[in-house]
Amino acid sequence: MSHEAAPVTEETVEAEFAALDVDSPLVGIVMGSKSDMDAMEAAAKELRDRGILHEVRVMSAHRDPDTVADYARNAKLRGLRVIIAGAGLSAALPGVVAAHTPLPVIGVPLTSSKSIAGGLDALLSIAQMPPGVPVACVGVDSARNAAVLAARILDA
Ligand code: RP5
Repeated sequence: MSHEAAPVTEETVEAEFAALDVDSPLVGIVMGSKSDMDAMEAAAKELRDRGILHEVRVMSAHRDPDTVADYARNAKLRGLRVIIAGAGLSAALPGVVAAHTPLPVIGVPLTSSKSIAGGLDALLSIAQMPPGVPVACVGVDSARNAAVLAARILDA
């Protein structure tokens, strides 16, 4: 009996990738601090309720810049399709993620104990991106809307 390996074709490679991707998350939820978790949980809940696989990570654009860059650079290769990024104060996280990935990034401006004008600081930091590096910005503390938008992007 022959034990020759089956020829590797484009179809077999694609089939192997498809099999690997079955349980991999489609949406990455990242946030700048553990203190953002309560607000960002609304995004995770919405995705859970819709049966959309996701992962949740805490990483700060200012405190862990290398971690953020690595995560964003590898996101597409890992099978993620959308990234939701929440941060408060001078909220650089969504913009830095967008700078390192071609995936759509949805920013969630968050209030924190040191916020100015009820989160206006984070809202402007996230919305006012330079031309060519867009971040879709939902309302202050509107993590659920970010998840709904992610679901719509995935259906597009
Ligand atoms: C931001 O600073 C975080 O996203 C958080 O909203 C805010 C405060 O962070 P902690 O001091 O609570 O870690 O980077």
